[in-house]
Amino acid sequence: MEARVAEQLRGALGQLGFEVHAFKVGWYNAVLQPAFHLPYPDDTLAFVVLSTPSMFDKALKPFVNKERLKIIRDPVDQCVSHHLSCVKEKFPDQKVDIICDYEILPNRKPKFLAQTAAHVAGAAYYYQRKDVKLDPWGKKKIYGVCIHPKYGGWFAIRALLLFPDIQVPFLEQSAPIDCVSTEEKRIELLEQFNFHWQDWRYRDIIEVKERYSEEQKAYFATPPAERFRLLGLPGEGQRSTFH
Ligand code: B12
Repeated sequence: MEARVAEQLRGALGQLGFEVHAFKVGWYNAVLQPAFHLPYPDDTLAFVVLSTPSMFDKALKPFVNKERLKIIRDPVDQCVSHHLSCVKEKFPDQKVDIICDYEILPNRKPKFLAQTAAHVAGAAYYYQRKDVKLDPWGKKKIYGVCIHPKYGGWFAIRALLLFPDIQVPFLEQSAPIDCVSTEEKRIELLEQFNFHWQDWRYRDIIEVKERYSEEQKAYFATPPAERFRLLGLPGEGQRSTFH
């Protein structure tokens, strides 16, 4: 069952520059405090959806060209949710729940922890402070970061797709590839992600197969309200006349 669903998802989303990885809700809940648990039985089938560098050209630009008058919030968020809704229609007999990375609960906590999901699904290793033995950071808060074996840090974790009516007790878990395996490299990675993330260096901590183009970097480096202009859309002020 899982294989058939995965194949359909990959068929639809792969050509748009997305990657999907299956996991069981139980694997995710097992490593998290109850406050972050997903409210589904342990054997429920879920997929984590990543955007790879080619999503910008394959999904975002065509979406913006086609839907330009309908874009009222962040174009990437709207593009992702548009394509996931289309995918949902491919499963008319199945209940499919979609949770996006930017969604929050009434208590302001994220609806799902994207990095933990990517790790337990085997998509990208989540390097956390506790993965370093000789910790040089004292009292500083250090956020963790996922590294993908093919795209390094040049990807994003966009959403979860959950299939509440599909139970997969026998799904086998594959460990994520530990591509930043030395203590020195892990320290360098966490330093760059926490203190220099704007210069993009953490994303190249390993040799990558593909990275964001200069155009895509310029897009993501621009504050959200000004991004519309880079895509040839009118800015926030003018857009309010559309709705
Ligand atoms: C809130 C948020 C922020 C906040 C706070 C960051 C934080 N990590 O708390 C701020 C604004 C600072 C921030 C900044 C950035 N962010 Co941010 N952020 C988020 C967001 C929305 C939620 C993260 C969160 O609240 N985590 C809560 C904490 C408590 O989780 P945690 O530290 O992982 O702790 C859990 C684990 O340790 C787990 N656990 C325990 N034991 C074990 C064992 C194992 C094996 C595992 C797997 C887990 C596990 O249990 C803990 C909880 O109980 C996520 C998207 C999402 N929905 O997840 C993006 C996200 C983490 N951000 C991301 C990015 C890229 C950034 C920035 C570079 C800016 C940007 N968008 O370009 C900067 C970099 C950090 C910096 N230097 O400031 C990416 C990271 C991608 C990656 N490769 O890892 C994410 C995933 C967004 C995405 N769509 O891809 N961010």
